[in-house]
Amino acid sequence: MRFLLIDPPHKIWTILRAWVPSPGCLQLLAYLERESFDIDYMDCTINENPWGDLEEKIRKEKPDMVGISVTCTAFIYDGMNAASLVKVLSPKTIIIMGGEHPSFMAEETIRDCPAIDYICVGEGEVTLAEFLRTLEKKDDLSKVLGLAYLDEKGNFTYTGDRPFIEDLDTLPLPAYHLARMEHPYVGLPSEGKRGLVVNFSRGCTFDCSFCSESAFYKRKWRRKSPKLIADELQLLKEKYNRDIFYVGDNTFNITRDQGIGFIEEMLKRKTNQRFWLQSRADLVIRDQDLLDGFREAGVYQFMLGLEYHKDDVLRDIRKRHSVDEALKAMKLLKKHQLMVMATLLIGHWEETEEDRDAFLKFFGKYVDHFGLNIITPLPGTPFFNKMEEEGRIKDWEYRNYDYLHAVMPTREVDDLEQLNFIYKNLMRRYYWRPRELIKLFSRNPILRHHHRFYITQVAFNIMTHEIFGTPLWVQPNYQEYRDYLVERDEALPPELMRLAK
Ligand code: B12
Ligand code: SF4
Repeated sequence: MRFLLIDPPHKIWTILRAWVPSPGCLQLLAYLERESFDIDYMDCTINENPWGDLEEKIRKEKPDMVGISVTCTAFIYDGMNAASLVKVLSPKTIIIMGGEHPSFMAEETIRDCPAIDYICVGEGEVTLAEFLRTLEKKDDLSKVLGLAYLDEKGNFTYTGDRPFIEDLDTLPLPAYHLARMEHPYVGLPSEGKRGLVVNFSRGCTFDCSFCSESAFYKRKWRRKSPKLIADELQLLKEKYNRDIFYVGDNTFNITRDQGIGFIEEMLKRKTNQRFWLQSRADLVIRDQDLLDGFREAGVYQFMLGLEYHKDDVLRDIRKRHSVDEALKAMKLLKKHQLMVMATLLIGHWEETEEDRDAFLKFFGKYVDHFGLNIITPLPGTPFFNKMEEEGRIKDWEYRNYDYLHAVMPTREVDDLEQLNFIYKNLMRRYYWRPRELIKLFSRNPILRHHHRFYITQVAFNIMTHEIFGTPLWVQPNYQEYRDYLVERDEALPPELMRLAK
């Protein structure tokens, strides 16, 4: 039986215009491959004609089973549309969807999209392998933990939580050989074409109220050992010529040991690779004696979720570090010649214009990369539950749940469009300051590269659009599903339009 895993056609990382293969899909594929399943992979995000290519593949191959990966809430309708297309073209294909959003919203998702037969709730490797094996043997799927579905009577059924994989070192290396690594799209443009996103741990032990990751992994943190990490990085260097990485781990150095092990291993291997890691202010302070080691091991930047410049807001979102700690961490990173990327959240209920001015002043002094976001109630998080309960969510269009669009008003600003404008304006005020423009000529090649890419392409494009009405950049290979259906017209069954989300 043939299983096809699909990353459905969806928007890429618009803010950096980055196409990168999904680490989750590559890990799932490697696991299934090791378990000897007959597998195939289609990353529609890099196809030139994504919906058309998907249609053609399904018509031609009619796979027995299809898996659809949807991590971000903002892409759930893309996943549902892919499921409908597959089901209508190949009704016998069994479809399972997995990823963060459908795990949290399993019943809603499966009721909203009848094409989906099953949802894998939570971590995917073991559940998917057991699911496929059980189907092959025509055994009882109700015994497979981590599955959600509707029974014959239409009742929602959940088989129960699948325990997490205890030791991530038992996983094989991600199946890079199944990704189109040489495709011109694949890379992080701001870091150069030799960039890639990798993932070496799962979860986080903290419990920030807005964070879907800590909810998905139930505040548990597991990691691959530094040796296995270094093996993967060495493979990426030698076979795929990759030497600069965004390490997607939520919080890289939850333990000091992980940081120490990574430093030792990378110094030993001498692969001469560069890394952008994610961490927290308090952990940077705890590990300040390791910062030189991190830099020598190739780390060039820490991304910290600093969020806001006011302690009451930090307390409210359960950040569990203070503004003073944020300041200290930024200063420490600078002192040790590490770049600071801050992910920040605006759009809090009590926020005023003065707050935003103070926010810009506070972070504008130290931050090299300004990761500005609008606080978003991601389904599955305690923040979502609270906002829903209080009736504060105004926009229920999941496509807008990407941290770049306001979906909730503040006490002062009720109009979401106005908040979106405020967001853009803050970005503009940050990047068009002389101190940022000077970075276009920085002696630090990474900073120079990022700012040249971001300012001359992204920000300049937005500015000329706003002033002269020139066209905004659009992802060349993204097509709205409905437009595709209209284009194909009579070549496709009409029910697809009725099912389209
Ligand atoms: C890598 C990454 C990216 C990459 C995307 C690469 C790609 N092609 O997917 C980049 C940097 C481009 C990116 C961008 C964005 N991202 Co991002 N990203 C991550 C990150 C750091 C790691 C994801 C990962 O690899 N996890 C590890 C793997 C093993 O887990 P996984 O993907 O969840 O997969 C497991 C299960 O979910 C399940 N599973 C998944 N798919 C399937 C399918 C089947 C069939 C089955 C059975 C199981 C299954 O099994 C897998 C293995 O156990 C996470 C945060 C984090 N640390 O997890 C955020 C995260 C996924 N991103 C997020 C967001 C919001 C975005 C952006 C929208 C941000 C923005 N404003 O632009 C953009 C969207 C653009 C895009 N194209 O993805 C959010 C999503 C939250 C949500 N619920 O919506 C996250 C969770 C971060 C956060 N908490 O804010 N991102
Ligand atoms: S520290 Fe980061 S990853 Fe951990 S719970 Fe908070 S936001 Fe999530």
